[in-house]
Amino acid sequence: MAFMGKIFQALRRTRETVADAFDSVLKRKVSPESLEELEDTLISADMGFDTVEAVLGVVEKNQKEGFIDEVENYLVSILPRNQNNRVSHSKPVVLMVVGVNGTGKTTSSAKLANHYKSLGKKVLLVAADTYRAAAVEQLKIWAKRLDVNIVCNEKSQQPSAVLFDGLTTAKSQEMDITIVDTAGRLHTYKNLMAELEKMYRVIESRFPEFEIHSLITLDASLGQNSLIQAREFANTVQVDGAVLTKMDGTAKGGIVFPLYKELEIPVKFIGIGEDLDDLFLFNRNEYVQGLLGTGESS
Ligand SMILES: Nc1nc2c(ncn2[C@@H]2O[C@H](COP(=O)(O)OP(=O)(O)OP(=O)(O)O)[C@@H](O)[C@H]2O)c(=O)[nH]1
Ligand SMILES: [Mg+2]
Repeated sequence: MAFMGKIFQALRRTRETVADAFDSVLKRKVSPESLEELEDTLISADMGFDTVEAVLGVVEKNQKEGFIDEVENYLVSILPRNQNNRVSHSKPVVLMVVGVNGTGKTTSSAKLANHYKSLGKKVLLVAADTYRAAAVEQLKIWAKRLDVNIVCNEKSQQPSAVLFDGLTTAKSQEMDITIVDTAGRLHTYKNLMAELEKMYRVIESRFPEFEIHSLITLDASLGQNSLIQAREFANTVQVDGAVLTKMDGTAKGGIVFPLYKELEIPVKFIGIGEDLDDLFLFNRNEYVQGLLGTGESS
């Protein structure tokens, strides 16, 4: 499957280390040394300490019969079930795309617009990153390419005001999903969080007919830092899931595990490049197979 192939490709760098480490345990038999090497590798792929310990337990327990299938089953079992693409909303959706600057909010907003448009949804983009003129320009270019409507207000310095305009338009044009690109950097972190909170309050108080969804963009290559970012955002605003971006360029693709185990944030999409098609719905089986090299596309 082409779909499988892309996820598999995106995990190439992580797999090169992870699958190699398992291979070498297989070849050399399970020993304290080989397990320690495996442990180091899995930790360096940012799988998280608890998960790594549990995996080592599975390896030890199943060393005679061959452990790779058991490891695969275990890793799949600790990730959230695959969702079927939630598209049959009775309410219109406002999808907030939040995250630290440079993690891929604007690009992901465009990719998500493309994704929902291809599912036949009426999509509106809202450029609520009012702090960088270039950010609005960037989203406008995507909107044009996508042939999707966009709401922006170059004169307003108020993200909440742009959001208000956006949702007013979404209502009158009966949009199914309104994707809001937000700012990733303000003068201070506290300001950023306060601004985001204000935006959520605007939706809740003025547009209760919309269902709020929030995705945080996390740069996979930032490893543990992404966890810290996710924790900070989740402490302030609603975070329903993550878009894990830049999976194509990193060997740290293991962050999916601690993100769910420690913060209960499921990865919903994976970004594997800079173009519109480079976004995939997360699938736990494909992901784990891509990590271990157990899938059929190797
Ligand atoms: N390789 C790769 N590059 C990506 C991916 N997602 C985004 N990028 C690139 O990362 C850079 C930053 O992406 P943006 O979408 O502008 O990030 P942002 O979060 O909107 O950044 P700010 O607006 O500054 O807060 C751009 O050069 C994107 O092309 C991805 O999945 N893979
Ligand atoms: Mg941006």
